[in-house]
Amino acid sequence: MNKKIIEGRGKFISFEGPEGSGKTTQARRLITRLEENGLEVVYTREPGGTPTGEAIREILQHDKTGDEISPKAEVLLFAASRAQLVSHVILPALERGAWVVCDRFADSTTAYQGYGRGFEVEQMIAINQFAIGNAVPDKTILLDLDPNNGFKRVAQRLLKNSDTLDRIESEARSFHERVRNGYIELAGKWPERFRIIDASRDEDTVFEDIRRIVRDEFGI
Ligand code: T5A
Repeated sequence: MNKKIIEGRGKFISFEGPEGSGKTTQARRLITRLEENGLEVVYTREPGGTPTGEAIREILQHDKTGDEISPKAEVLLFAASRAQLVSHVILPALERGAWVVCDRFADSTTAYQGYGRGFEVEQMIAINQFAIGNAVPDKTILLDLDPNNGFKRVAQRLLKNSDTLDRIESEARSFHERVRNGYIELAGKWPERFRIIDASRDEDTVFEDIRRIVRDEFGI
């Protein structure tokens, strides 16, 4: 299919939300829809999305060295992965007019390391700004879900793949509650950018809301 290249900068959509809220599932559905409309779409995820970022992801999630990652090092590793992703993938894509769909982005650090771990929120926002410059998403879709519900979904997925919870997933339920509430606060801080979706409903219903948002915002 011929890729339709839009004049000027492409559009940047990020998916955010607690564990198991359906970000990957919905991001993939959105990409299919955008591609059906002839758009070039770059899908990426955080942490990761570049060889350096994927190496950082491995350290952050599985910490196989046995060298416990300090909370400050954790913040900076996420930021390093993000800076690499912005410079090597996101900005080049946007500059050539492609759309970028990112499975987690800077708001994850504010939610998890800020609200979750307890670092000062404004400090997390400043670190994010340093890492991303002007690569701010045009729209952030927040899939809001009670962590108890999210972890039931994650448990089913782990069972299917014979996998186990990673380092951050294993944090206490109260941590994940703070993350969820933090996201809601962030959505209130940037109402133009954020759209909150009730992710407790079935996949098709959630996707209908996402389709409507993209149609209303971008005419696609
Ligand atoms: N992190 C990340 C930070 O602490 N700081 C940061 O700055 C960044 C970037 C990333 C971890 O790193 C942390 C957050 C995370 O702990 P990850 O593996 O990328 O790790 O974790 P998640 O992004 O949370 O991925 P998950 O797979 O857990 O969640 P998703 O992507 O939201 O959910 P998805 O789509 O994979 O779906 C999960 C399961 O639910 C089913 C799916 O089929 C799947 O089995 N499902 C539904 N079931 C019922 N109803 C629906 N509507 C459903 N939608 C999906």
